[in-house]
Amino acid sequence: MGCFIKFSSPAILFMFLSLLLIPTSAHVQVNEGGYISAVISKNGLDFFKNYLINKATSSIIPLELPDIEKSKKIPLIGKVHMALSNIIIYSVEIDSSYVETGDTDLLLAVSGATADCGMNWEYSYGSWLLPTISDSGAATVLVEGLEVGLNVSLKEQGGIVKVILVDCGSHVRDISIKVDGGASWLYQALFEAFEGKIKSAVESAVTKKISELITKLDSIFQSLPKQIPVSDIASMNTSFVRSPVLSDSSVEVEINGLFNASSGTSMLNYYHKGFESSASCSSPAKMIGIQLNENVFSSGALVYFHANRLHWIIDDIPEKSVLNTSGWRHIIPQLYMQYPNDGMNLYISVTSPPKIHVSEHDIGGTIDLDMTINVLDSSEVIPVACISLVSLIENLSAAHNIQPFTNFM
Ligand SMILES: *[C@@H]1O[C@H](CO)[C@@H](O)[C@H](O)[C@H]1NC(C)=O
Ligand SMILES: *[C@@H]1O[C@H](CO)[C@@H](O)[C@H](O)[C@H]1NC(C)=O
Ligand SMILES: *[C@@H]1O[C@H](CO)[C@@H](O)[C@H](O)[C@H]1NC(C)=O
Ligand SMILES: CC(=O)N[C@H]1CO[C@H](CO)[C@@H](O)[C@@H]1O
Repeated sequence: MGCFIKFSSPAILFMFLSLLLIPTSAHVQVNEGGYISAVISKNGLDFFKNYLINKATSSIIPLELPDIEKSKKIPLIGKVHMALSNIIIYSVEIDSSYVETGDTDLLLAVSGATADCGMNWEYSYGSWLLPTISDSGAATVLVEGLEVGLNVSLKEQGGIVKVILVDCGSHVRDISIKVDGGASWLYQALFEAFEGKIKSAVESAVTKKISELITKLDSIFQSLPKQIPVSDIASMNTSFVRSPVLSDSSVEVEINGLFNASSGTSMLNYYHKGFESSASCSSPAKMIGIQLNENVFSSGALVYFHANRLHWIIDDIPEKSVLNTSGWRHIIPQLYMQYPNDGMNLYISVTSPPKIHVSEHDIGGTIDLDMTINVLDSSEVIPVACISLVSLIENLSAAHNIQPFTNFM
């Protein structure tokens, strides 16, 4: 037989956001070498919030609270020693939650959560007159109106974002205890003695778990790479260039985003700083909007240029006669006379770092190319003509506009 008694304390206005402002300056710095920026919108933040809350609850549960002991004088019975042990929160149900951006930090709050808790109770009493009397059993506790609020700031430090827990609070509105077995006087005594203690044990356990989780989240951020290799010769600099900017329920982060050669040549000096022209999403972003500066593309091209990768030999095309002096016999008879029936190839190389421009609607670029025509005479490669091309790519989807400057040798 169980007995269900409910205790309700007056609803206390829960203050998540009590304490001090953290001493960071909220003003936005001038971009220093940030070429990729991403804006995480309200939808994106909500998504992350739900993900984090799911992760957090599944990693918190089952949560074991410390044992609680207490002695209490009870009329007619005397001094009773009571103890609760094996107190475990084994489920949490979350009613509502929200995330909000402040000037320098993010607030995440959960309200109206309930938690189920199991535990063992025991008591003993006696005096020099009587033998000791003791009993024990199990009980379940329903925790209601659990509210949790945490306030986190995100600060860039040496290219990495640090997640700092500014403030964290938890409050339990009320609890009810259901005892299995025991004497009837026990229930009342148990609640009176333990209500406050159970509440504060739940509150402090939740707060402690959350600080641990934030520390874990921070160490995940700390382990994010500052460079991501994209090929054997190039890697992208993924260092954060400044602290995330919080505004309008969104968070903007900016990373360097330039490609850098594995050989160690720094490419930074080739570019003007910052977001002078960039592609931006004009349609409202769903969760994340990403802006790429043209320097991201140009730096990639530059790395490949310096690594000597921007050249190709064309020696096999469907129309075989084009790569044979015999095919040119009537057009350039001198060529055929000097090198009869020899094979030919084309050597195309990019002669200066390609420049890529990004505007609101398209991506274009300027690429300087040299095309050399070689004759393969026995084992010798003899260049016979060189054509300089300036390829103006006005729009990646539009036709190429190539201006050739031919120079026969
Ligand atoms: C990567 O970017 C950061 C921030 O712009 C910069 O301080 C750092 O020097 C860059 N690293 C390399 C290897 O270029
Ligand atoms: C976070 O806490 C600080 C200090 O308690 C407060 O000033 C700030 O408004 C809070 N942030 C949000 C988003 O509520
Ligand atoms: C070039 O064409 C001639 C005539 O068709 C042929 O005899 C010769 O083998 C070709 N040379 C090469 C290298 O393919
Ligand atoms: C991946 C990689 O090698 N990156 C290089 C980028 O450039 C710096 C020097 O400017 C090198 O130290 C890095 O190794």
